[in-house]
Amino acid sequence: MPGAPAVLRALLLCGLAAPPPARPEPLLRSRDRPALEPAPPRRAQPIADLPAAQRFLSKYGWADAPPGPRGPPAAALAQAVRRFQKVNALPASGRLDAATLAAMNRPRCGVPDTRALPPPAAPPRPKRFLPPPPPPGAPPPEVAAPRGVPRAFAKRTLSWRLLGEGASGQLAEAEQRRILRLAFRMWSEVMPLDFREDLAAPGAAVDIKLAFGRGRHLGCPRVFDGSGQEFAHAWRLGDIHFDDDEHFTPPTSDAGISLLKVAVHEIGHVLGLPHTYRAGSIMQPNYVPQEPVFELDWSDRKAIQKLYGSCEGSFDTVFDWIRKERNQHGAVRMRFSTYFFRNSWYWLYENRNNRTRYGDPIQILSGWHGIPTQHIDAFVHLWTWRRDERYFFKGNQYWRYDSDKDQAYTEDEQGNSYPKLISEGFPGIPSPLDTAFYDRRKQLIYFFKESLVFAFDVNRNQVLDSYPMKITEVFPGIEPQNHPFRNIDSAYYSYAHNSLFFFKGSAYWKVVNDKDKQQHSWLPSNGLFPKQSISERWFDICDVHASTLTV
Ligand SMILES: [Ca+2]
Ligand SMILES: [Ca+2]
Ligand SMILES: [Zn+2]
Ligand SMILES: [Zn+2]
Repeated sequence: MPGAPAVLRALLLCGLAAPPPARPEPLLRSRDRPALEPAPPRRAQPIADLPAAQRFLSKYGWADAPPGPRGPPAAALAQAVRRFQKVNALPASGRLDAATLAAMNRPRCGVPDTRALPPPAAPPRPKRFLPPPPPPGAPPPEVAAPRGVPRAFAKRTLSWRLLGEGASGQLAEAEQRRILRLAFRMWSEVMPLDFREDLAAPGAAVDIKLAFGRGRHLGCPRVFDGSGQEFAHAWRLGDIHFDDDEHFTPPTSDAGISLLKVAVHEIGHVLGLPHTYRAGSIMQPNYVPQEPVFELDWSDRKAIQKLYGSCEGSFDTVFDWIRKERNQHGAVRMRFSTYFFRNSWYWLYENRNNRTRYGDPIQILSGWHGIPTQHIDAFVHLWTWRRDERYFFKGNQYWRYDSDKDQAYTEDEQGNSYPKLISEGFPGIPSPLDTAFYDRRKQLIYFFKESLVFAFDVNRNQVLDSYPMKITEVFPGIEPQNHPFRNIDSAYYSYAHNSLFFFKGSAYWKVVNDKDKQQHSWLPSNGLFPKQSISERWFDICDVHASTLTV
């Protein structure tokens, strides 16, 4: 806090050393904050005059020269103001009018808007104008990678911790940690990194340390300004500090500043993202009050995936779940949802938006009742005029699922009890299976095991005479060597694409359908188009750390 009276400075330092005040009961505290707050929040000095505006412009990357006794030349200052006005959708007058000052006083992140500046056109500055070197071990918050410093984390699982001495005085500590866990999870839902809260390792071994502080805090070279204006700052591949003079609130609150939103933004910096002034982005420098649904938009996803790649991986089984819905006129409509299963969790995929449902994956255990909780081999929806049966397969058994009651049958209306042996219900079908799908037109279930496929007639309850056959005979590759050959993870009939897909590892092969045949009569029936990457057709199906599955 340069220039602060010595008395105030001493007071602040004393405040740091004083023992923390006793914590009242958290609920009462957040409801009745002003009366219980040990010290009223300091207010940030409003930016109301030229020197304050100059400090703002150089602090947040809009003006080159650090303000000297006379500040930067008037022309350079006007230029910086114009740039600032432009990105803030204000008339670019270059004058410090009331609207411009108001924009400077809006709550914002402490990381400078480096990337918002146009590339430097001016000749190199003389040496004497170079900014002073940062204090040892504490560079200013920034995201532009200096030479030789990596732009992104190299490891795939990062640890984080809310420092014990740095917890906020405003929310219960468990609530703060829950919100931070959710913030990390939101990034891991769209990128191939995951995040683990680490309460045990020595501090130096924790990748991302988070803390709340007021004014001068935690030995940080940046001083917080009191309530208003700067609400947090972060270091690329480093730590995050929140200004505890702000009124941080949980995601359910309409008031104050959403801790979740600020944390997601600052984590974006830690991961290597700069500011952007694009509406809808979480990386806008100013705080945007919470929308009803808060999530990472398309370009935030693309920006982080540019640094870390997109999510790849194999699936145990993938299927469309068909259900009948009546509209207000009583007419029946068919609706379907697409599910991707991997290990013990699953995603619902929104075909219309081409993305997973917000907040997925979730545990199989909590979304499906009475079926195995992990590593499902296959799913089949047997669907004729008379029958409507859904089966999950695992090992040598299968389960029938009651979609009305949303749980597996223990016994169905025909008196079959479940789980049942596959060899009993589907004579001639081996186990365990790789995958299966139901062909509604032919009323056949195709079961896959290793390099073989079995066509099962659901009306006669037996394998067709000519089967099993090689998968390559029934589903030949258009390019013969471009084929999964064996051990297909999932044969998935997609109603959104009216196509059958074979999934194996992180690749898929699309099977030639009627429309393809009409357009290109030379294509072999049931032929496989060359393989493609699952992640290029079904976007952002990303694992999260197991510890955050129940956040
Ligand atoms: Ca502040
Ligand atoms: Ca499978
Ligand atoms: Zn920021
Ligand atoms: Zn700090």
